[in-house]
Amino acid sequence: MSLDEDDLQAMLLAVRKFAESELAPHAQERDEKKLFPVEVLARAGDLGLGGIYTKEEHGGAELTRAVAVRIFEELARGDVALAAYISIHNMVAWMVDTFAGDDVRAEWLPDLIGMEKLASYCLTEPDAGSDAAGIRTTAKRDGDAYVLSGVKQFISGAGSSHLYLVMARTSNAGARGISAFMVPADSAGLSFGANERKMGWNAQPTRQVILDGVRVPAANQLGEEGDGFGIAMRGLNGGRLNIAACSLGGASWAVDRASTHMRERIAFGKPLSAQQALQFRLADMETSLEASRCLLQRAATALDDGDPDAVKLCAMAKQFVTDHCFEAANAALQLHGGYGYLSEYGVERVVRDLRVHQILEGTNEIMRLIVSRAALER
Ligand code: FAD
Ligand code: 2MC
Repeated sequence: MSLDEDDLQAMLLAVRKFAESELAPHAQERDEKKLFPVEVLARAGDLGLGGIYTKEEHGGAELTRAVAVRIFEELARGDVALAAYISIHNMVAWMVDTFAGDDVRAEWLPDLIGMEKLASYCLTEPDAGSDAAGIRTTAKRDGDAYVLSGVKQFISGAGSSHLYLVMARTSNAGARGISAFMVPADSAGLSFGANERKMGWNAQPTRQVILDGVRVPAANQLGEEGDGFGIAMRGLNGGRLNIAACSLGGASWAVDRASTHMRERIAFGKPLSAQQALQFRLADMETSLEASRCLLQRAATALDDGDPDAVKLCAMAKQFVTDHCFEAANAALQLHGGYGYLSEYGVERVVRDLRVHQILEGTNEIMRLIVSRAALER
């Protein structure tokens, strides 16, 4: 859907209001009590946030990636961990929209778009994270079905999601031997590990997904046998942008808080904001945010346009934005002094939530690997 500037601003304002009224008020409590608020996610679904870039003809909003990153920035100003879960859900919804057969898409997509049903993305395994082509979960053809066995590690939303998009091996041909399957939560043989205790992202569960002879109809395969790795990676290109946008939203909120605190806090007879060393620190933080915003727009537009450099640009943006925004949020904490370390100020939660963005959806070392490979191929 193409939006004119007025419509775009109105839509972003609605998302900001949703983040302020529905996400921000209980973010601290959700972090402390490890609550995953499915009812809030359903209200996000009512706003169309479950199918941000799925096709309009299938009920989605079909917005561009350039708009999507602005939406995720707004959502993350309210709650980074929930915004990030909404990103993962959108990644799966887009994969179903783009690669599922008509009947399976019609069965699942409307509820995914409305977020009445939630989705998880299952690539990582205990022995295969960065080296994703090394996964060992198998999918064996048996008549009109596939039988999946293996363990997926660190799966966001696991235990609460209704749909698991599982990458599994259908042959030994490396990345070309991987296929993608939609596994419903109520499948016999599917179980979950304990909710991991983590540094951040506490408002969404992270569990192992254990597949023990799980039988799914062959129609639940996305694309053809051997297409799964490419499908998984194409999903991740957009996911990496969104996760970076979540870092930007969290950091911009924290920097706003730091600016307010600097004006209000008196030390040595004057506000912190009168200290030039701190003014310059704030300036660097602001510059990091704006540079992040620009690179995100550049990469998102490249993905929208099918630019041959899109994969590299998405990796660049993910690495640059998540690193710089983590530093900016951490600097915001420092500018709060001891208050930055207290939960009630919220900044320490944002720092903890942002830290994992340097690790997941491809570590920032892997992002550098992707960028350097492209640079060395020129
Ligand atoms: P490893 O691959 O073992 O890497 C260890 C270290 O070595 C890293 O610093 C890495 O950058 C570095 N390294 C590895 N190879 C190289 C190399 N060639 N060159 C340079 N450095 C290298 N996965 C999913 O599939 N779905 C999810 O929903 C999901 N959610 C997650 C939620 C959380 C909270 C966390 C922590 C992880 C999640 N992950 C998920 C998994 C995440 O994507 C992986 O943790 C990540 O890809 C890294 O894999 P690894 O942990 O196995 O680390
Ligand atoms: N977009 C589209 N296609 C891609 C791609 C991308 N980003 N990355 C790789 N491919 C294709 C590539 O073009 C190749 O295709 P073809 O066979 O047609 O030539 C194929 O996939 C194999 O790629 P490589 O030869 O580059 O494979 P290699 O094993 O050398 O490296 C690497 C792949 C390291 C880039 C990949 O394994 C990777 O991205 N690892 C990080 C894993 C990751 O991001 N995990 C995130 C899990 S999800 C998560 O954390 C959540 C919170 C949801």
